[in-house]
Amino acid sequence: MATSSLKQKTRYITTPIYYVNASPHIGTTYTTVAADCIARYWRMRGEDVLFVTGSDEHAQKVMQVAEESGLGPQAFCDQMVEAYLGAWERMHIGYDRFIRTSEDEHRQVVSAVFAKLLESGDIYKDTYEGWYCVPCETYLREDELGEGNTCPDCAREVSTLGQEAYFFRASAYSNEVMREIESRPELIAPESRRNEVLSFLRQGLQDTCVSRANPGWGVEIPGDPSQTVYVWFDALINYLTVAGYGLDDGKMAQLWPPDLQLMGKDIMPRFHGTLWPAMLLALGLELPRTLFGHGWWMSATGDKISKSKGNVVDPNAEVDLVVEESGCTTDVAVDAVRYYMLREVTFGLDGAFSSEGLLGRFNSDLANDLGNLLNRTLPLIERYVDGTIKAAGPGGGGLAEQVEDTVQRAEACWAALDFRGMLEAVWELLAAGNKFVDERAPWDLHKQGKHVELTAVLYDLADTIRVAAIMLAPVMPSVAEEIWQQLGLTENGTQMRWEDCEAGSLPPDCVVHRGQPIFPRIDMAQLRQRAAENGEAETAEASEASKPEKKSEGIGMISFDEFQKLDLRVGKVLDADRVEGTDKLLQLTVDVGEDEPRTVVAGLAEAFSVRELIGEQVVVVANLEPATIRGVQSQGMVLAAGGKVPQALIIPDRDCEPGEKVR
Ligand code: ME8
Repeated sequence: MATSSLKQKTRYITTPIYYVNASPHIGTTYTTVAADCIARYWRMRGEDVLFVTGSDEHAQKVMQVAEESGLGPQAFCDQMVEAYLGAWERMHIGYDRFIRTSEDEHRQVVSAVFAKLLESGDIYKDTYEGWYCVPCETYLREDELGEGNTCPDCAREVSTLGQEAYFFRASAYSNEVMREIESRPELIAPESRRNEVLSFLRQGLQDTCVSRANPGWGVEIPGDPSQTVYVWFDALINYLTVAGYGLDDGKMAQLWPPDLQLMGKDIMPRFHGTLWPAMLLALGLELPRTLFGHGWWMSATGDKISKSKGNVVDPNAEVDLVVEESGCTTDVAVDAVRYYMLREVTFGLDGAFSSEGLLGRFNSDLANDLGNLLNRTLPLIERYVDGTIKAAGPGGGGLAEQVEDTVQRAEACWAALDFRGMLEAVWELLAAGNKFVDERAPWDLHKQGKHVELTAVLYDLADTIRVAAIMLAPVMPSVAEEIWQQLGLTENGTQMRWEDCEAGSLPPDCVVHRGQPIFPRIDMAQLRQRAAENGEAETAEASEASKPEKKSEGIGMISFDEFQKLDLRVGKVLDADRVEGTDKLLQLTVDVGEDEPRTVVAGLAEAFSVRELIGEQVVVVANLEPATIRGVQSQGMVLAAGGKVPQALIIPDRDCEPGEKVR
């Protein structure tokens, strides 16, 4: 086999190959989106990447559904694979290779691996008397069963099998697998998964049954057509097929070992973390660099989201919901779902998926923070420098340093697969950008005739948005492209490369093209009201709670003089926090144009999240007598519409300076 190559090794990234008995769901989409982001990142860094996903077709459960459908297994799988390809395309997943276990090339490699291990004695024939879980396609030991002979993973009843079968001598590799994992901390990640695998290994690996009676679908055992290869043994070999094992030595040298194999935590301990390394050791092959097992998406009630629980989340429906509620394009909605999945939960941990959470982040992070910075900056460039971003030195606001610091943080996060940390770092930069606009007040610089400074400030802002777009491109490719388009960068033929994250490398004389807002705001108050109305039909109690309060008959008239006593002012919420010991109150820090911001306690917590309020402009009753509420001194009141539970904030319909009088 060719072993030396001067060419840089290709970064080989895999997802599991998915059972095609059903369409993609949130779990399969999560792994594949994450892998896609990583592949995009490394491609942007100039690396040669091979990102692979595919379909696992020889499972018994796939065959069962195929039979029910009236199609043969092959025709059924062909149809399902089309659905997967369509779904991945829609989710902006740019894989390099989609492998199917029914392809000839793969079947050939499975036969060759099986024959090799039979010859070396690592596979032998014996009788299998034991348990099998069809939905999980897993052979189980008696001591692993749950109560009432149920599967420890899916809790469904298992069946017994008694058959002549072939066994893989996994027990012979137990200690070596353990040694590898112990000596290479990066082999199994995150740490919690590594511990799970090590504790699974401490019980010692048992020899694994790797065949079953031939159902007329699958890869036949070489020399024994009465049996086919066990679906997991078959499936894991896909990673070798793609690398050209036994077919193309040059390709194998270029690709092996895989740099990153991603999967959900359920298929780590028994399969990817133990059986797979044992198979590779038996074949004399190097183990992957990193196997990463991410967490599960759970429902609001804390159950794993899965088909068997009937609580599946369809990513397509989530994309449609974002389009419907916001009016953004489908491409932007797809990117918003990708963003939500990677921002909401630390990669590796479990998290709860909720449509409200997705729409909330669309508003607060994408429309408010990212969209706001872009939508404020472009009109300023149009207004003050005729729409052309002039080359200039740094604006002196410290933004260039923050850009550099953010890029370094982002790189460290990518290396650690910390998507959430990476996005948080970018969001801190966006917040700094928004603050920079407020502090450097380009409108004042214009009024004061400080054109050099004004040009520099606008350049700094556009440059910061440009770098943020590069950093976000792996997660939100369409959004990043749209931002570049609006900055006038695409016209210059500039490709997004990571090395251009350097602050100050925005090419001179870009002409901005302000388009429609990329993230139209969702009317959350209306959404809540609709939800409340839907709830009304269900319970009388909910109905009562959501009714607007009756108008008080006793409200009398006030004179104009009395009205004039009210000091209403525009305020900007700088910070918000819950008031301890109550579900209703929030403590807001509000800038009302005075030397110091005020603290205002407001009964908004039932209707608004802290995140939603930060950065929002509000109307404050500034001359309300201070009052101490739950130990916090409140200096004013924030106006909101609605009854006991507020429905909507009263906000100015365009940006105003904090402290502006409201009449
Ligand atoms: O396991 N949250 O295929 P599969 C997060 N064919 N991830 C989830 C999830 C959830 N609620 N539910 C499922 C197979 N997943 C095999 C792989 S590879 C050689 C063979 C993840 O279609 C789950 O952890 O059942 C796994 O990574 C994938 O979705 C399920 O894929």
